[in-house]
Parts: sequence; structure tokens; C-alpha cells
Amino acid sequence: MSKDQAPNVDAPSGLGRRKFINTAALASLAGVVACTDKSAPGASAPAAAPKAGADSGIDYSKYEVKPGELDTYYSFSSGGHSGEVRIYGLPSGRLFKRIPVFNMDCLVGWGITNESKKIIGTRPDGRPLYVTGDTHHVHQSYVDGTYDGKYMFVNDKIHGRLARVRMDTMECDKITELPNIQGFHGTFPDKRDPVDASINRTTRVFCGAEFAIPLPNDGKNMAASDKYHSLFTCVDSETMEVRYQVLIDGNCDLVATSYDGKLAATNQYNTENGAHYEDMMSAERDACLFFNVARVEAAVKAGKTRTFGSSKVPVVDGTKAANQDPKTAIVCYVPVSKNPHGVNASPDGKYFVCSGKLSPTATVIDLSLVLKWFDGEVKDARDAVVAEPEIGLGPLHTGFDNKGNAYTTLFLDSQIVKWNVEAAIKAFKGDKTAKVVLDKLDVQYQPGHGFTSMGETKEADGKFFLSDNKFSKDRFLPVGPLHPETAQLIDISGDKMKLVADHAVYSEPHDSIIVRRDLIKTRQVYNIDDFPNAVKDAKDCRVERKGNKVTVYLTSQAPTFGLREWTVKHGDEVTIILTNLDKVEDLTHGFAIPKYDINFLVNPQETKSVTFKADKPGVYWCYCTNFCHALHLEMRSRMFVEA
Ligand code: CUK
Ligand code: CUA
Ligand code: CA
Repeated sequence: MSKDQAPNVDAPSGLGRRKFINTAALASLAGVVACTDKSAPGASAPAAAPKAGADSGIDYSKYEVKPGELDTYYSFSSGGHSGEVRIYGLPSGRLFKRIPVFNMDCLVGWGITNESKKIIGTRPDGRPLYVTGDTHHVHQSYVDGTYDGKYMFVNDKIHGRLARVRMDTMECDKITELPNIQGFHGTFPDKRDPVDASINRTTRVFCGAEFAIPLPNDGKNMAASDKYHSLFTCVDSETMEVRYQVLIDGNCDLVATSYDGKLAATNQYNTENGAHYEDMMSAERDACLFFNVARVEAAVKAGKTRTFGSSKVPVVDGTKAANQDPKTAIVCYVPVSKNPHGVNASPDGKYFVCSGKLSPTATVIDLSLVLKWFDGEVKDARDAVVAEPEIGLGPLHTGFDNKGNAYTTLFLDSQIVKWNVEAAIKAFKGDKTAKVVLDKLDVQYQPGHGFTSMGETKEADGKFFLSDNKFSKDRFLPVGPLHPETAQLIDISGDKMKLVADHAVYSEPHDSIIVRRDLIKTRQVYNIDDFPNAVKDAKDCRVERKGNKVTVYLTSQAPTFGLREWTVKHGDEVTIILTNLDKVEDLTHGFAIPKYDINFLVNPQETKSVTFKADKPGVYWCYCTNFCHALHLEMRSRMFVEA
């Protein structure tokens, strides 16, 4: 949008003519991405960038975090196809940590140490099972509708895995591969246990599969589209085992859960079950599926299940054909706008909002009416839709404040739209005076996810919205063809949204959450007793041999390792167990062996191990990689591999 085309907030121009994006309009979408067609909807001309600094009239110093000051929020962000999770501070946008999850990481030794490989899984030759991953969505565990600071869950779209990160150490501790699915996309933990009302916390993590695959996927038939299905999966948040799956019609995109724990939902853009994009956008409407969690679990318990392939996970039937009678149905299919993207829960617990993506509308679904549908009191599932406001082109994701307002990213318009949910409901009922769209703000450019501070909890505070944009072009110093993305911080505390900071982020975050800092309690020093193989005293350092298997027991304490040198034989299988005896916060050591491709960190009081074959005779200086002491460079040990 150019500067002289200020958004007409009350009657967004052009929406009437473009009720939805059709195939022809997709061509202009391609134009947006290529940035060649400046007249295409949402094409962002660099010249239209808002004036920076003094010209804006905004007092940026209000948002400054001065040297030595701490941020007020954590932002936990997915890292997209980097396979990692990231932790930022807000409002500063400072990057604190990259947590390796589905990737390999030589800083900490993720995918290199035995402990991390046990979590990732290994191939027969000992290499990690996978070294690629694609993280899209991060959410934390809940108690009583807000974060309990215990876990964070994140998905891997490529290999269909769910990972858990412990919030005390901010490290991944479990990874579970989901059976019989591909393209695991949306995920969300429940916010309380709906079956046992005394349990106020997360016990389930719901996972949606975006790509339908033949079941079983045995290589016998590619064409039979009736055999293609998606599964909606429930994982136990404590054991991280898969509890059950639900067979559905269509596919899963994003996932949301209700505050009472009774409903889980997934929006679906491919109700057509198409294999190609034009098939996937042939229907005028798609759906948002609601799972009646108690009924799904009763069906599992009653043994109304089947299994697929070698998986033992019970699968219940959530297809339309098997769920005709609402009073016994486990799934409700609510029709929503064409090819929706995103489903988000309002913090008052009342509504889910799906964005239209190919329709300029958002769909507001009243959860009490969905529950009434399951009771047979609402006849048509579509009647659970209580509003469908026109908000702009390419709506994707919605965040909420604490005043009943929604903030939706508009990918094609390159804008954030602020709209009022109750006003949209009034307008849907015919009230022509209802002021639905309250404000629009240009962002740079093409936002994907957007989210508000504490907005996924009942403690939504209405302070900040972060827009994770997919294109940055002219916003930062050029760094070659791969641009950073822009995460733009927007102050939403007033009537008008205010863009207050551009943060550059490494490709490609999708989703994030903004969490008040007091909800996070971490530990900075491990408990040495948590590691059964710990070498608790430097005097215990030694080399033990059983046949050609050699174990080296080692400690680190600045500026020395517990053994100055040790000898193994050519051909031995060597395991090094290293405990960091330093107790001082921030005193981390590294351990690298040249030519053996070994590199990992040990934090204070932590133990890690590596196993490798001593297949290259010679002297190898094992050295500390992490600057720890005035004699850091001198902190070495020597491995002699005897020919
Ligand atoms: S998806 Cu990325 S912008 Cu994977 Cu949450 Cu919508
Ligand atoms: Cu220890 Cu550097
Ligand atoms: Ca569709």
C-alpha cells in the first residue's frame, strides 16, 4: 500500500469486488512474492516505507532497554526450517539463545553427544536419525488457563515429530515421532484436563497432520485418493507417548484448544482432498473441525478403534460418514471461508477465529454453540458461526488483547488489522452501526504469524503485538540474496497501533509466544546427581578398558581437564564421559577433538558423553572451546591413539 493510499478503515476499499481470491488472483499473489508487479494487491513498494525516527511522532525511548536493564517479556519463537527454537527478549528484540531441537548444533554438541542422540534417535551406524527439521509452532504448558513455566512444545513438519523443551534448563528433553502422518503442522496443548475436572493443567498435546497420505503408505497405490487420510494425534504431555489418533476427512492446518479443555480444533483448507493446488481451492468453503475431547477418549476407552501398519496407536473414526448423529459424534465439521489459515482462541474463552486466507474475512465461531451442536440443540454446524467480518486481503493469524479486540495479519495487504469481536458479531446480526474494523497499520512486509503479549492465555495484557513478516527487502543492510525476516514490535495499548521497532530475525520464524518474565524460572547450575554417569571428583579420572571398548572418565575445572593425557589403541571404540566440576554460574567449558569431529559443551555440574572409533593414529590435542578463564587457551588434554 502506498502512502497516498491510506487505508479506509471503515470500508476497506475493493473488498466488495474481491469477495475471495480466485485462481486469477493467485497470479497477482505470485507477483507479490516476486515483487515485480507493484500494482498487485499488497505489493510493497520500498518507497512506501513509513518515515523512521523523529518524523513518526513516536517516543521510541519508551521502548528502549538500556544497558544493564532486563527485558519485561520473553519471546519464544520457532526457527522454521532451521529446526531450532529461539529465545528473544522483548521489547529489545535481543536474541538470547538458540535451542537446538531437530537440527544438529556444534555449539552445544546436539546430535554429537550420546545424551542428545538418545533423545533424537539413531541410525544403525550411530548417526542421528534425522538432522533436518522444520519448526512451526511453539506453545507452553498450561495450568488454569495460563503458563505454568514447565514445558514448551514444538513441532517438526518434515518428519512428523513433536518435541518438548524443559523450561528450567531451556533444553529439549524428549522427541516423539507420530505414526502414519506427514506434514505435522499445527499443535496446541490442552489448557486443562476436560475428563478429570480436578486437573487444571495440560495433559494432552494435540497435533494436526497437514498432508493426507495413503493408509497404509506401503508403496502399492499412489492414485487411490479415497485411501488418503490425515490423522489428528494426541500425545501425553508427561510421557510424550502417543495416546490416540483420530481419522478425519480433509486435512489439518493449525490447531487450537478451548480454555475449559472440552474442545480441540483444527482448521482445514483441503476439504476437497485435492492433490494439486487448484483442486485444493475448488470448493467455496472449507472447514474448522472440532473434536469433543471427552467423547473421543470415551470411544478410545470403549475400544472403537483400529490400527494402521505396524503402529499400535488406537485410531478412532472421525470421518463425516461415521459422525452423522451429533449426539454421538466425536467430531463437528463447521464450514468456514475458503482455504482458511490459522485458528486462534480468544482469551475470554468464548470464541475461535479462523482467517480466510483466500477470502478477505475472518470467521468467528462461538464455542458454546459448538457444544450445543454436540447436544443436538443446534441443528446446522454452520450456525456456530457468529460473525464473518471483512477485514482485508490474505488474513492469516490472529492475536488478542484484553479489551475484546483481535489483531489479524493480512499477508496480501501487508497490514495488521485491529477489529472488535463483539462488534463483528453485532454486524453479522445486521447492526449497520457496529464499528468492526478499528485500525490498520502497514508492516514491512507480508506478515505471517502475529501474536500478542500473553495473548494465548487468559492473562492477555494488551501491551504488544509482534508481526513476524516473511519479507524484509529494504528494511536492513543488504546481506546477499537470503534476507533476514522482520519481526516488528507494535504497541497496541492505545486506540491506534504504533510500530515501535524493527527486529531482524534469522530465517524463518513462524510462530512465537510472548511470555511475562515472572512466569519463567530457570536454573543456571545443574545438579550433578541428575547425571548417573557423573565423574564427581577429579581423582576419579581414569581410563577403563573392556576388550576394545575404552571408557575415559574426565572432569573439567578451569583451567584444566582431569587427565593431562591418555592413551587408546588404533581401532578402539572410545567413550569419553566428561563432568564439569565448576559450580560457578556461567562457567561453561567446551571439549573438541581435532579430526574426530567431536565438539560439545559442558555447563556447570553437567555431564555429557561421546562415543567414537579411534580410527586415526597420532597425537590429538583436545581443547576447551568456550572462553572460561585467563588460561582458557592453555586448557587442553592430549589423546594419544597408539598405532
Ligand atoms: S504457519 Cu507459518 S505463517 Cu506453519 Cu503457523 Cu501461518
Ligand atoms: Cu575451559 Cu575454556
Ligand atoms: Ca479448499
